[in-house]
Amino acid sequence: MAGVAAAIAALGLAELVAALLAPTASPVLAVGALIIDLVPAWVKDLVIGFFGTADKLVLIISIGLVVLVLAALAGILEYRRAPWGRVLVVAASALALFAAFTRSGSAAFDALPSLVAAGVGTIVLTVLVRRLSNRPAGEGAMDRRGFLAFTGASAGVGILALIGGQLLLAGTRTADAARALFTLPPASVPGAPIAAGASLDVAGITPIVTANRDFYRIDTALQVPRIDPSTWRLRITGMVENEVEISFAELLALPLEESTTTLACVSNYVGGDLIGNAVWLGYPIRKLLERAKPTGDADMVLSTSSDGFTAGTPLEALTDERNAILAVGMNGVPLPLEHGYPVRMVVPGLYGYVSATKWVVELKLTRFDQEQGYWTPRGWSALGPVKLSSRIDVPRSGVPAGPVVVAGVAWSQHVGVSAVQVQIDDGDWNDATLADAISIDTWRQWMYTWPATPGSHTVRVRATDAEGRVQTSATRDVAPDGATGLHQISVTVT
Ligand SMILES: Nc1nc2c(c(=O)[nH]1)N[C@H]1C(S)=C(S)[C@@H](COP(=O)(O)O)O[C@H]1N2
Ligand SMILES: [Mo]
Repeated sequence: MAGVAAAIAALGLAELVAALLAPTASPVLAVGALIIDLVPAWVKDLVIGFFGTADKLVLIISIGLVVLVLAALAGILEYRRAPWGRVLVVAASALALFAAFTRSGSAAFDALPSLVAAGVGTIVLTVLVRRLSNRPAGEGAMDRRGFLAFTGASAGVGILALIGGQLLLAGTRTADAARALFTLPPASVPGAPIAAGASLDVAGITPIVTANRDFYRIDTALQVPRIDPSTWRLRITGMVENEVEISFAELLALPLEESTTTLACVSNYVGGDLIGNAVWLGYPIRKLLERAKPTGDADMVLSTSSDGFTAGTPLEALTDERNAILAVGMNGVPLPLEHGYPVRMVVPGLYGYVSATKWVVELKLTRFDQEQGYWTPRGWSALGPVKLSSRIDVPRSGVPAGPVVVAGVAWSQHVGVSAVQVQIDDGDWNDATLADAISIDTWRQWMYTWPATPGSHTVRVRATDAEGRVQTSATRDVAPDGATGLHQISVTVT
């Protein structure tokens, strides 16, 4: 109990100090971020497989549990083998200190929360364990009460500090306030309106444009970076003739263009939902690169986010005719904080991990033989073009016999989808009806009316791209460069 109370007091006060002075040095979150960076890819895949996008919550809870176990251990050690309990407290604080300093953009202030944890933890532990050890004979009952009071008080202070820190954080979020006040400038180049024919009238089909609140979120950020847009700068560096630096106000003053682009995650398994389609507002990266004038030998743009994440994008994908943009708007509103506010990259046809840097602050012109993006040394391919794929959205459950609408989406970014076919059990492939394409860079809805007969059936889908390539049935895992195979569902017809 002494150990646990000391740990709660130490962590609570450390988190309060972090909230006041150094939000990125929160011991729990810094250690969590370090773990995210260190665990092997397969562990990450396993955790995401089990817990989906609750993975970060699971990580924080796990850290909490480990802290409690270590804390109890520190209490026992301090009672039986002083000063080893204190040594454990100091070691744990040192780990938090190390973690805080491995975060990008760390400053001297970031040491404070861990120092507070070490100080409070050792003092409270010492005081509590002394009360247990120096018990005068015959007064056991009194002492137990005193010990419990001290223990309760320490834990109480810790919990109050923790709550206070979180409230404070919620109140001082410049980024949130700035985003709330900010209205997007109108597009100078409006996107082509989305034709009514792009949406099929099928209940339960994926909407052609994904609402922001339904848009999948994938990133390594345990805390969403909160950037004050008035201090945001994008720097274009490396192999360039002119370094370019641009502020948020300058970016907004440029002629912004609207484009509808599908964004997919390389970790999307066949049939999965780590893919979304949005109307983005932004400025072509190509035009900023023209100002910077990349030198002849550059072949990669290493984009860096404010939290240190990096993506390596082929220079060509940012300079060719596709709509590779620095996006500020998503479906008519400023980028949501968790989708990269104030500025992110969106590059049609490349998986997010090699292109879609959120909270982007630097574009460095470099070479693939000199630098790597975040995920490449972690087992993912340096290049990540999005693979031709298709998904069945409906039916979701059993259906009555008769005509049944099978429908979903298919994508072949930057090439376009030309056909979708559906197979029932091991029968022939039947052509589905395609909705109008918004562009070759967006997914396309499809539907097929299946004359369903009673029994249990397998329904499979495959797409063909505009160059005549048929989606492969060979199954491959998401690593290293995206899953392949055909999506199939089992349907019970009654
Ligand atoms: N800063 C930052 N940007 C990032 C990532 C990240 O971890 N950090 N993840 C990338 C990956 S893997 C994907 S799939 C997309 C997801 O973007 P979304 O969360 O807006 O859907 O963001 C990309 N941009
Ligand atoms: Mo991703």
